[in-house]
Amino acid sequence: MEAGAKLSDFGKVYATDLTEAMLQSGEWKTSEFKPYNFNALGAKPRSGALHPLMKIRQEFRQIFLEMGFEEMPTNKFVESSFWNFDALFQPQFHPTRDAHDTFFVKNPASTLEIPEAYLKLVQEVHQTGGYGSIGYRYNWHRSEAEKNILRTHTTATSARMLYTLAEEYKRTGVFTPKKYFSIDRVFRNESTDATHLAEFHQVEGLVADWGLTLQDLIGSLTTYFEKQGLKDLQLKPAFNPYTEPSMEIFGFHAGLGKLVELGNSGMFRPEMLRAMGLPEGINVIAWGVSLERPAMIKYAISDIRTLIGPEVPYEFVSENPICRLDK
Ligand code: FB9
Repeated sequence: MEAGAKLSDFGKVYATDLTEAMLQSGEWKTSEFKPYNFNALGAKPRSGALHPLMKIRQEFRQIFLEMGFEEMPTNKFVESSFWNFDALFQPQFHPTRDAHDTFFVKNPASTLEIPEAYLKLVQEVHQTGGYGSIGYRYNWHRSEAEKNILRTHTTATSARMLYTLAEEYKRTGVFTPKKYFSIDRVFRNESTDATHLAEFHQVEGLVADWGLTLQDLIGSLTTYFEKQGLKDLQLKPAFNPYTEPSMEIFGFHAGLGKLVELGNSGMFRPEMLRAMGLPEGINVIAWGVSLERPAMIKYAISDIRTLIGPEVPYEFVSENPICRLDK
């Protein structure tokens, strides 16, 4: 039987600190000091903590950086309809451009910053086509393109970055291939429920280079998701207004034991790229996922409102362990 504390020690007072007074008085010579308990846990230091969503964002950021991607500047929550929709060849009559899907900004309601020459080329490609396209054959309105909104996807930032590459090409005659990524908040006027909020974090990757094909997109997706432990992707033909061909991405999640919808992808259309001034031969492959979906799976959360929002307890942030996507 394990020996308990000695009875003779009962009531004895052990010194726990060696003080200046003890040294000066000489009391230290006769004092008995309590032995150190090296197994005692230290006091938890009060410090800041990353929200689990920000831990997942850092994991995704690391994956892109390992793949040689550069992060795009996404500090524009308010965007013009021009960059969010028109530059992406999304027609002004498309239902997602209505107020029931998109948040419109009241003040300032309109942007003043659309490059005029480019605007004309976008108007033309929407109305009458070009670059092998017949366009949408409708009357395109500048006023619609000038409306300010909360961006509905970070693809608006991708459009701005690609336009900058096109401007560089027009100025120098040289195209520099690029791999970009972005991870930031996007806003959709949707009713909230257990799996939807009116905003989420979109993760987007794109590669712009000469002669890219669908195989390059499939290869990039394979590498990107393998780094998260997701193999044997299944790709399903889909439709996006700004990519053709487009594919929905599915992967088998061992933990859940089922196929999971992972995101969407495609090759940006010529009506988008050529109107910007990117030359024939330059293609852009791109894909997107969210942060919230993997976070809900990693943290076994069924209601998104326990992940983000005013009802999330502080302990969910301070007590959660580090997150690894590939473990
Ligand atoms: O994140 C999504 N699913 C997902 C991602 C990772 C994951 O990891 C687990 C650990 C294993 C699990 C699930 N999805 C995309 C798919 C669905 O959840 C979908 O129902 C919800 N989608 C959001 C949009 O919903 C309005 C997720 C979000 C999404 C969808 C598409 C894009 C971006 C985000 C895109 C794109 C795109 C396409 C072409 C070119 C450029 C960008």
